[in-house]
Amino acid sequence: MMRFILLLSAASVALAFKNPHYASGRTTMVHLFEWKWDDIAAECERWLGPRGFGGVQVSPPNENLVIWERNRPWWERYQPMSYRLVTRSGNEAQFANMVRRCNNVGVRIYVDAIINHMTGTWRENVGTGGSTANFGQWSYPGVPYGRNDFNWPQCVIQPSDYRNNPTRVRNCELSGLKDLNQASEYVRQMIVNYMNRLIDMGVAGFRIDAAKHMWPRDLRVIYDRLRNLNTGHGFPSGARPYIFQEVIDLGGEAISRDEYTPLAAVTEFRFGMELSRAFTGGNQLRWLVNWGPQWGLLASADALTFIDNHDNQRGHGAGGNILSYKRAKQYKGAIAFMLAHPYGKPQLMSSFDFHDTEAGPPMDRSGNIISPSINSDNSCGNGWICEHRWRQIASMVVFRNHAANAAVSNWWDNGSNQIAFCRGNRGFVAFNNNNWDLNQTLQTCLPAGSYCDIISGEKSGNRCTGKTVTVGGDGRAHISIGANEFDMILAIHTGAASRL
Ligand code: LM2
Ligand code: CA
Repeated sequence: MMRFILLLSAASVALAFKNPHYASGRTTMVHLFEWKWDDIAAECERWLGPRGFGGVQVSPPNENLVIWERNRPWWERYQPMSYRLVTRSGNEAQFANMVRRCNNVGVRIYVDAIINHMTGTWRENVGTGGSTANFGQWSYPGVPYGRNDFNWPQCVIQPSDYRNNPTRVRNCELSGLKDLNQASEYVRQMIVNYMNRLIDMGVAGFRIDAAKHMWPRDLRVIYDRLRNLNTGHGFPSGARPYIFQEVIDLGGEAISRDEYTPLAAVTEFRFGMELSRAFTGGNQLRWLVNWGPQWGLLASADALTFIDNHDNQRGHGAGGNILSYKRAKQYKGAIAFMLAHPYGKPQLMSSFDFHDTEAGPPMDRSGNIISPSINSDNSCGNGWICEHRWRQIASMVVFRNHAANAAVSNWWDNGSNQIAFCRGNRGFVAFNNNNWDLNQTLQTCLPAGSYCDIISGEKSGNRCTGKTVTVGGDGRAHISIGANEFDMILAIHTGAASRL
């Protein structure tokens, strides 16, 4: 009996940090990279809430080093000066207001937590909240941290360490960023205090930046000390934060993602790598019939899934050739597959346009971030891409919410790059990544009727601005996706947004 109880409690601990606590019926979050808190609050109310998005990953909210020497690159936010909530995205009051307004419309907030390190060594030493530091003394009075709070002896991670030296990967500096010692009781307490303040403000969870560079046993102590989510923001009582740990594991390293799945969820980098390869012709779509753990992916419940993230869309981090907004047709194909298939917990990337991989977000001469403008066709301006507003992507979020727990069924393929499948009797999707047309009568699994393809257009009143698909009494319908069409996808479902 005791053994059974212990087993049960070990299992519930493992599950505890793997629930995003989305509002009911929601399934998908978006990373609003470098957005300001006021703009996110507005986006929750005017787009994300009404369109069924589950949550937003926000850029690090804590004070970072200002790096004019590199013209305020995006990556300055990965160099913490303190845990004060003052950044180019806004101050503490603005952050609190955003969390409140987003939760009010059913959209959760997840914080990018930079707890592995502080800054590198630079000539400038003032943070976004006015804190200073003495890099040579490892002194950060804004926390405060001093020499004793870092790993000694000081060392810098070398490329070969990833293959054979897990201790150096955890205890040396990641690109020269001063490495905190999470085994120290004091450091743990500073980190826990920071995260608990955010939980009290109503956030639903955290991305753990550079989790590979911290010891799982230290992270476990930190997670266990986190408070339950704030019931005053609509969370059920006893809810643990959702934690997705950033561990890049493409295989062949001394540290594996499996060391972190017993603690909480993990970012599944193989997911976007394999789908990017498939949708650019490096693999046939027909093999996706086995998509999931058979491809070497994590168990579905453990995986935070995405195509690109803020690092690999610009060649930072690890793994190359990731699809992004820059190759829109293939990218929308990969994103639509991610959202149509039940595997994992999907995260969308929402970018600012860039050519220089170091460049920060659109900003004025004083370094203030310029807000995205919203065009009449729902797209963004002022240098913001807003992938999450692309019709094909936003419509597939609705598809996923509607398909809910329905399994994949009636897989069809043409032996190469044309595939189709059902999600129970709730949704049907087809892809054509061949350079010839798809023209087939296929089983859609849907009740007889007329449906509006949510990719080529949308339902507007009782009309459809795109393709209309007529499903017969036997569930079959004629499906056509031309090789030269704007998109390679067709999707219909029984929800209000598709049924005519
Ligand atoms: C991450 N995950 O583990 C983030 O996703 C990634 O964006 C961060 O790197 C990294 N870890 C540290 O949090 C980025 C960026 C680096 C940049 C760091 C720190 O990819 O290029 O490094 O942020 O700002 C920069 C310079 C580098 C310099 C370092 C230290 O590029 O040349 O190293 O700062 O000053 C001497
Ligand atoms: Ca470390």
